[in-house]
Amino acid sequence: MRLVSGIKPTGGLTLGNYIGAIQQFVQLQDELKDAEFFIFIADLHAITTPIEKATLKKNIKDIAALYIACGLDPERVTLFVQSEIPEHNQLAYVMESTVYMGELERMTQFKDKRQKQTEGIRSSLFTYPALMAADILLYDADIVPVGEDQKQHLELTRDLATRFNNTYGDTFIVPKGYQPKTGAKIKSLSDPTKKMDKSSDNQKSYILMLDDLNQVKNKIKSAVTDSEAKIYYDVENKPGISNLLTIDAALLKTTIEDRVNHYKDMSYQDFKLSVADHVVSALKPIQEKYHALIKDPSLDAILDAGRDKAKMFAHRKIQKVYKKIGFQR
Ligand code: ATP
Ligand code: LTN
Repeated sequence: MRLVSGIKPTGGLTLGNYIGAIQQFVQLQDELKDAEFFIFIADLHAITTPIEKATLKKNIKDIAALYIACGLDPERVTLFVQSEIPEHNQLAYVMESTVYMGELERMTQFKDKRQKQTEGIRSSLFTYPALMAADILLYDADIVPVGEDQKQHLELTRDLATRFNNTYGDTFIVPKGYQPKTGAKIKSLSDPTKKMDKSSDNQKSYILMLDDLNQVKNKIKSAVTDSEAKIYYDVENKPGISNLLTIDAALLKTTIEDRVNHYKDMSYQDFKLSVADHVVSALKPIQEKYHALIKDPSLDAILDAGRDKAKMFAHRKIQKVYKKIGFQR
């Protein structure tokens, strides 16, 4: 069994990225002893919207260090940078020649991002799901752990794998998505009806994994809630409280019911303080490891080894795909 996933270096990683993605990677790594893991930094995806060179370079290294600081074991997991494996682009072109315009037009992530940006929308933002499908199919992934916002892209990946297989014969494994039971969609702290997003303009809306820990506390304390002064889980009518309960349950690896029982008679103030403490306790050891790793030259050696292993796999796969299509003399 093989698991594949990635994160775009578009900004600092948020608590949403941690709970929705990285925490799952680590848990699955520890549970599935026989599985293989390919986890990468999706830097090609980061230029679908404008980003400065220095920021991109810093973000790439930061994600690599954070993956390990969060508990991914480079001995168990192939960690690599996507742009170092050109086979991703080669297969992406094949996927662009498999997907229909209508399918790409239906992608909600594209529709949302296009609305936020009126001018100069890059064509790669539109074709993004073809590259994401390539990222997954290139490594014969069985399982792809991602947050809820990526479910639609994953469904499309399954359709593309099936379509290609039907046209050219069995080539790709049709992968399954995997979402965490709790925390597949962590919401913004300032507008808890929306996803917590690292590309948001409002810094108070998200917690970055590398935020100063006092700031983390303050952000939780000022999270938008409601005026009912009763703690229970109801996403529709109490999105703010429900989001904080979700964050707490996910970090403590317990259920939301357990958290509701624990907090039901508390004031909002005490509840927020307790959630803030749990977030700080989760982030503190990660930040400490991160600061040690980011200065350590062994980080580059890990990414070099990851690149070499991924490259071997990707090269073999693209040759098979090309042969199936008829790219042969
Ligand atoms: P952007 O804001 O640039 O679109 P993003 O954080 O949505 O960034 P990625 O960095 O590629 O996109 O996300 C990496 C992983 O984190 C994906 O699996 C995604 O589903 C998950 N993720 C992102 N935000 C959240 C969130 N708020 N809650 C749960 N999971 C999330
Ligand atoms: N599209 C994802 C990031 C991503 C990814 C992938 C996730 C790129 N390629 C392959 C899983 C597998 C995002 O925007 N969050």
